[in-house]
Formats: sequence, C-alpha cells, structure tokens
Amino acid sequence: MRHAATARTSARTPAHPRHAVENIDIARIFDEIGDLLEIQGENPFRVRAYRTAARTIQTLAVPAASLASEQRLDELPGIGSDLAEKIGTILETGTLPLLQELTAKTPEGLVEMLRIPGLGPRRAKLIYDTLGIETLDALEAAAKSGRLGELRGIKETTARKILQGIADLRGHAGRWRLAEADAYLQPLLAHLKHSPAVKQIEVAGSYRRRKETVGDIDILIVSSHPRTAVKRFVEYPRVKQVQAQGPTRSSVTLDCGLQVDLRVVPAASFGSALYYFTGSKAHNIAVRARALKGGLKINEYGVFRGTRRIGGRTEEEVFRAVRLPWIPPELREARGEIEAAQKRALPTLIELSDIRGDLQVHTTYTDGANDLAEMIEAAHTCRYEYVAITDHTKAVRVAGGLTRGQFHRQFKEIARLQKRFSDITILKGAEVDILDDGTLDLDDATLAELDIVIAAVHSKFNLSRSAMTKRIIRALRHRHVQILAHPTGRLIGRREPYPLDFDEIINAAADHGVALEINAQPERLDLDEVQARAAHEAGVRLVISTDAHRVEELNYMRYGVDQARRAWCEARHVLNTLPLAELRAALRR
Ligand code: DGT
Ligand code: CA
Ligand code: CA
Ligand code: ZN
Repeated sequence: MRHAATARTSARTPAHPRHAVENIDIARIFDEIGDLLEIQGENPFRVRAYRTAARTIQTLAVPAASLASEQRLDELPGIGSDLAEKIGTILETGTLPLLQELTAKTPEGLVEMLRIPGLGPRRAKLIYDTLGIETLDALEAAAKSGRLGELRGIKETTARKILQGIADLRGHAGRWRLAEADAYLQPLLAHLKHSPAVKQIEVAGSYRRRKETVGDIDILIVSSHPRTAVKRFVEYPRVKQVQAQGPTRSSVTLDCGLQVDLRVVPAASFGSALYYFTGSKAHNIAVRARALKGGLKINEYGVFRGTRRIGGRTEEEVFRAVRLPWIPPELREARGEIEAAQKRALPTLIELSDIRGDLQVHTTYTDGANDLAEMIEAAHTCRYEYVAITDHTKAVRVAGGLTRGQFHRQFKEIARLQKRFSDITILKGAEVDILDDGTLDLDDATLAELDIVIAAVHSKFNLSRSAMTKRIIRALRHRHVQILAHPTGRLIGRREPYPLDFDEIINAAADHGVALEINAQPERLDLDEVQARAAHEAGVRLVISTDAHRVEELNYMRYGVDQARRAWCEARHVLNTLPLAELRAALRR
C-alpha cells in the first residue's frame, strides 16, 4: 500500500545500502519520484514514465540486479538507457540524487495529500500555497469548517469528496496489500530458514488467512537454540527498529515500515500456537467456547483437560479435540465455517492448480507493456489450455482503446500466432467499456466475432447508486456480454467501490447468465470475498482473471485464487477451471 508513512522511507535510505536492493525498493523510489514530479507540475509523460518503470520493476520475476549485471535492463518495456542508468545507481547506492533533490524541495505534507482520492497535485498545491495546510488533520479541519470551499477552484462537492478521501485513507492506514507484504516477507523467511537453529517455521495471522490486506506479520518458529534464532531475526539487515527482543517473543519494524512479530514456541505447542495466532480472533473465540462446553481448554500452549495436555503438536490435534475436521485458514472468520465443519459440509476449496486459463489479458495494442506474442508465450509457460486477449475499447482513451478496425488487425495477428502456439488456444476477446448510459463501446457485429466479451466500467464513477446500478444492468442484459469485470471498481486503500445495489447486480447476472469476475490485481481483488461468496451462493458463476498488463502479472492468479478461497469457492464455481469445450458451452452465448 503506498500510504505516506511507508512510501517516504525510501528517501531516507542510506547512501550505501546495508542490504541487497530488492526490486520493490527500486519501484518505490520510482513511484515516489513520479509523485514528486507531479507536484512540481512536471510534464505528464515524464511522470508516467517513472510510474510505468515502477510497475515493470516491481513485477519482474528476476532481480533487477542480475539484469543490470548483464547490461540487459534496457530490454525491459518502458526502460530506456536513462532509466537503466538510474536503476544502476539505485542498486549501487540505495537511492538516487534526483529523489533527494525532489524531496528536499517538496513539503512532506503535500506528498501525503496527493494520496487522497480526488485530490490531484494541482489542487493539493493550491491548498498548500494559499492556506499553508500540510497535514491531513489540518486539511480535514479546513474541509469541515468550510474554509476549503472558499478557495477558487474548489467546490463544495470537492470538499466533501476530500473528507471522504481522508476517511478512506485512514481506514487503510498501516495496512499492507498481501502481495506487497509478500515482497518484503519472502526474503526475510529465506534469511530465517537459512539458520540451522530454525527447525520449523510458519507464518500465521491474517497473512496465513490470505486476507487482502495485513496489519502485521506473525511468524512462528520452533528452535533448537531460541537465542540464536532470535538474534538472527533482529539482526536481519532490513530491520530498522527492534521493539522487543526476548527468548519467546520479538518484534521488529523493517525499513519499509512493515511490522513483524516472531514467536518461538516448543515443538509440542507448535500446532496450538499456529492455530491460536492464525486467528481470526472471532473464529478463535467461537472454537474456544465450543471446547469449554466439552470441558476442554484451548490456548496457544495446547489443548488441556484440567491440567493435562491432550494435544497441540499439530493443528489437526487441536481440531480433533473439539471433534471438528481441520478448517482451512482462509475460512476462519467466524462466518459459518464452524457450523459447516460440524456438519462435515466444508467446501473443497479451489486451488491454483485447478485454473486452466486466464480470461483477462492486455497487450501493447492498448495499455499493456508486453506485446501479443509475449503475453501468449507467457500464458503458454503457465501451462494454460487457453488465454483470452482482452484489450480495451476506444472510450478508454488513457489506455489507447481499440476501434473495430484495430480489433480486426489484432484478430489477424492472433490467427497467425495460433499456428505458432498449437497447444494453447488463444481466445479473441475485448474488455468492452460500459458507457455512461449502459450501452457498449463496440458494435454488435464485432462483438459477435469475439470469443470472450467482458464488460467493465472505467469512467463516471460518481453516478448515483440507482443510476450506476441501472447502467451496469443494462450492460448485463446485452446479449453478447459474458463477464462483468472488476464489478465494484474499488482500488484497495485508494478508491471505495462506486455506489451500487449489489444484490440487484447478482440477480441480473443470474438471470442473464453473465459471470462475475474476481479480478486478481492485488490492489483490486474485486469482487471481495463477501461479494464473491454471495454471488456463487445465488448461483452466479465466477471467473478469476489477472487483468495482466505485463507477463509477470499472470502470476497474480495466486492472489485471485486466495480471494476465491476466502469466498468459499470450489472449482465448480469458477468457469476458468473448465476445459475449453466446457468453458465455451458454459459462457453465455
Ligand atoms: P492483522 O495483523 O491486523 O492483519 O490481523 P491478524 O489476524 O493477523 O491479527 P494480529 O496480528 O493482531 O494477531 C494474530 C492472531 O493472534 C489473531 O488473528 C488471533 C490471535 N489473537 C491476537 N489477539 C488475540 C486475543 O486477544 N484473543 C484471541 N482469542 N486471539 C488473539
Ligand atoms: Ca497480523
Ligand atoms: Ca501481530
Ligand atoms: Zn478494466
């Protein structure tokens, strides 16, 4: 999550990095430069170049350092010799002179204000220059008092939007998107596993439940030499601050701002500790109450009858003690999983290996970073049976959306490439924009030629609830539409869902046989788990798509499947688990 508190830390990275520079470090620096340039009123193309480079580096499957050593950085899409050189400097020094220069001349509060949805750099600067406001609190006070509304160029509705934006930002403050936490966590886990003192290791907490955002990371280990293991933990080069260091519990903050708790537990308690610290708290409380009724006590040390320990080495032992089958962590939210377990009616959750293809992929025909052949080749490498190429339509101007003529050119190239890739089926698709009135941004004749028609909203998010609901339902009624993409439009921590009567959307999707998407982009994960569950329980079929804009993003499928698991999805609820012929039959014709 690019919230201010963590995004600015990169500026403070020392001139000689104490640790290997990760791809995500480079991405953060470029993102921050993008923000700072935007505040300075720089050329939008230059701003965009840094942001694109940030995405390219962040999603790279190999360390940028290894490409740099082979002088191959400039082969990456959007990375020319200038950016390649800058990456080299970051790899060597941990920072960039340009970043320090820009940071020095930009007030800190201004950068934070930029993250408020609906408050662009122009307005942020206006507010700063005329009212001297440079903190969220001061901005909030000014919006409430009506002082903001007095500024020229700021309307009453803008002031309201700013207040809402501040609330959204705060609601997510301090939480990390799962994929981002992963980028910091994986090297730390490797560092810990490398120690002979670490015998068993598992990540618990919301991370293990695969929640879309995590507040902190909870690691459990069994160790032959707890002191050695703890020392290795607190001496991890990226630790910025040690809050607690003891033989059973330590707590640190990494230089990015991520908090990590480490607990050392005896092997005999590992299962009960893992169970306890996986949570959720509400789930734990419900299971503990059930145990008490059976005369048992469950805590992080084990399962006890009186003072006698009757289990705790494994999680299965804990569940067995309360006469339940093991419940997958993704379900442990006190949302009916205990009742389902008791009835032996837990779902057989979908797995990544059930996925047979990706149904939303972009290319350089529009705003993708890799060309058609590269995206197909990458899907082929994923061993998919099929992949749908679904570029934008013309109304999405920022993405360079395609006209019917351009689609026809793409169809020809697809036909050519299909000969080269004989064991993956390339589906001709489009992510068709839903216009303001609910009509589609592509003519019926071209729609009829497509194998996959996805409809999605990309503009006019500020309609009323009823107007937005009507708009989308009109699109769902269109006989060619098969899938509704990122149905609520939310961006985690940045943009709330647009107002929508979601029950009506579910009903319309069910009536018309349109599938709803779980978009696997880590900042979308849209539908969320509650909505996706409501949808499939109402008989609506789902698809999980990565919406990949570069080859590496095909790996986001993992996070989409995690979200589907949290939504109690079995493979049968998800269309892209079907073999091609069945997929074609199941998609609305
Ligand atoms: P987060 O970090 O906010 O994303 O969420 P969690 O679920 O990882 O919560 P965290 O890190 O505060 O605690 C990890 C787990 O430890 C939590 O899911 C359940 C357990 N836990 C923590 N505090 C309590 C408590 O007071 N009672 C019970 N029963 N369990 C607790
Ligand atoms: Ca946690
Ligand atoms: Ca914690
Ligand atoms: Zn889209």
